[in-house]
Amino acid sequence: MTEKLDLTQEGLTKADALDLLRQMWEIRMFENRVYDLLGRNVIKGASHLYAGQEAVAVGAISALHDDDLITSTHRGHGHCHARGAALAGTEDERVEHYNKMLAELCGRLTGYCLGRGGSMHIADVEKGNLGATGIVGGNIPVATGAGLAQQMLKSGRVVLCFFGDGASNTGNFHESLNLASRWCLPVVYVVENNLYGMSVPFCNTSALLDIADRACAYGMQHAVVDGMDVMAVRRTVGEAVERAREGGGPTLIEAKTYRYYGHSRSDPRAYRTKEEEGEWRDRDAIETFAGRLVESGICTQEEIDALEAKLEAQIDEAQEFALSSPFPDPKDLDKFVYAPFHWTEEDYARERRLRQLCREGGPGTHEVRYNQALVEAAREEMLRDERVFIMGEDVGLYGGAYGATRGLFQEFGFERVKDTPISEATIAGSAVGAAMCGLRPVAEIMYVDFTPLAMDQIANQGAKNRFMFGGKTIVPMVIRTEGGAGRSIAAHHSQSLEALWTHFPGIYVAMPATPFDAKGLLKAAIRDDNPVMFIEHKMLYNEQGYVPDDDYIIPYGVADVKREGSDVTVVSYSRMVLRALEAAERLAEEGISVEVVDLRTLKPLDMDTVAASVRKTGRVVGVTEAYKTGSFINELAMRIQEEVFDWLDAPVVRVAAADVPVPMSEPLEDACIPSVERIMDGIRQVLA
Ligand SMILES: Cc1ncc(C[n+]2csc(CCOP(=O)(O)OP(=O)(O)O)c2C)c(N)n1
Repeated sequence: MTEKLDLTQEGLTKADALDLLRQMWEIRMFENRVYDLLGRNVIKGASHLYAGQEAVAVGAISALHDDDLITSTHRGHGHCHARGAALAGTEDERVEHYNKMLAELCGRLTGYCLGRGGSMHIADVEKGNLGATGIVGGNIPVATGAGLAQQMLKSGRVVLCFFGDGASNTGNFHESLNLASRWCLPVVYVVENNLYGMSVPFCNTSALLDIADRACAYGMQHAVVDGMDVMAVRRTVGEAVERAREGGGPTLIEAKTYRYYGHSRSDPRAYRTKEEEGEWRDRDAIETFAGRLVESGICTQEEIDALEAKLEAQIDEAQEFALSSPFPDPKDLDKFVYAPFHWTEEDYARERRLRQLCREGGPGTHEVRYNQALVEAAREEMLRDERVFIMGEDVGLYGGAYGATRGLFQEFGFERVKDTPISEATIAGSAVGAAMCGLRPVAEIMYVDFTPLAMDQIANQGAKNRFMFGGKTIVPMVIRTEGGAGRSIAAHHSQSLEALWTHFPGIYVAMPATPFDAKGLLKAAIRDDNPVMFIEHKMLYNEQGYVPDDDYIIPYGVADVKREGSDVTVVSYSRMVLRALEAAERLAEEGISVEVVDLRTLKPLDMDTVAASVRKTGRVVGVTEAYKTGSFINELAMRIQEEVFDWLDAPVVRVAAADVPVPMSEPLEDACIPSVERIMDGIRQVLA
């Protein structure tokens, strides 16, 4: 005989209790059907089934308010279902929700993500489900940023972050819990300890028995709960959620649970015994709860049986809906990669006018250094739009490693200028989460060499969430960073890694060479609805130049012909533009007329301006400070060949850094990257 259930004490009606049972059953039936459809190859790809763990998602999500938020995992069907089901007001809405889930797994246009995400990336951002991720632990920083946004917006909302025991061994977990605890963020982290990370028992990967104990290291509230008991989960999560809502900070809750199927369908489950599986099935969450409802006199066995029969029909209907739905049209392949964000014709025209004005300066302009231009840009945007804030290492009192946030902390305080722990992944991931929740973060990663530490968060979450979630979100964040050689600080602080960032669809890349470009491009990046990787150059921060006194932006994808010429085109960006201009000046004395095109943004790429210049000169030299192998200039050369091959009088020449880690010693460092002389040699070569 199980303990009698007192619904009044739980704050539930009979209908509420039956709803929880129904949700768990819906998940179980859904997963059983998915298992079957996977086996018949009707559902393609990987699906990690949630059967066995139903009480965790259903109990935890039942403790949320309607406008609270969740983030989910590769094993996310249960989370998605419970969130949608809790919000569905009518029978029709419930059925629609169920149908859309199965349609998404079947890759159909009627699915939640329009077939772009599938099982591992299912999301319903409109209903506060900020999405699942195929990267273990990848959602934890995003949830943390979503919590930061709720705190900054004073929304009173709480974020529930689900993840597995395996994910609790990732750096994301530790970085995020540390930050969330110190900043007292309204996030409840629910670790679903189903004992295994794929095949490896959690106890083989950690000296601590209870994952919840890890919270002690971060001064965080924590609890362990029976994940097979929906009421216990609901109570424990409920307390944590209300504490977070009241400003009491985050909690780590460990739900002890079990997945009935293997990790994925191909898993033979050789790492666990039939006896172990049987013991957990004996404690099945659905049967136990149904039994308690009957034994406590809350409902009859007949009512339970009738509910089960109805749900059988519902899953058949969902399958029928999914399989009769159309697939997405391949002609819409690139839909949702970038948020449509249109600069006006007046923006383009005004920028051209101001660009001319600022070449020489004069009335309506003032002279600034490159780093001051960046401060002006951020300051103006922060004054213009209260959603804009800055976060990163030493961006506060220190003013940024290169002075590009100097004075902003003094003016805006910690509310808007946040010094973070040295936690690159969580800096970037928090920016993703905050951006998805309506803020406009400008996150600084001190050196571009450190951006690989945050690569998953920027490239897999930030750049892809809009696309993978069917265009239902935007991620308007800017990652400010700097790169380049010149200060004898060797290859961990001197590289030019922009090619990495141009590789991923879904993120723009800017590399300004002048104060005018730096200010106008940063302001535009902050206003853009897409993620932007904004890469400054450490040797440009003290460069002087003119900027307009008035507000202006530089639309993305507009190159600047910084010097006109007729014999040869040099295409470059960032610091190498200045060296190219010097080379052009010196070659002019030899009667060679060089046109210098500064791309300003590598993505989007202004091929129109490049092509127009190639048609004029017939000869191109690409100059970059990046390693020669795989540099962005290689991509540019290919685009030139594809688009204006007939106008070329000679093969494209590239002048790039040596394929050598940037050395510390000055003569070696100088030899590593293109000098003015090497650029001049390249120009002579293409003319020969
Ligand atoms: C960063 C990363 N590493 C490895 C994988 C491959 N992988 C997918 S799920 C998984 C196990 C995750 O275990 P856990 O976090 O406990 O979640 P569970 O699968 O048990 O729900 C692994 C190793 C991945 N997708 N992402």
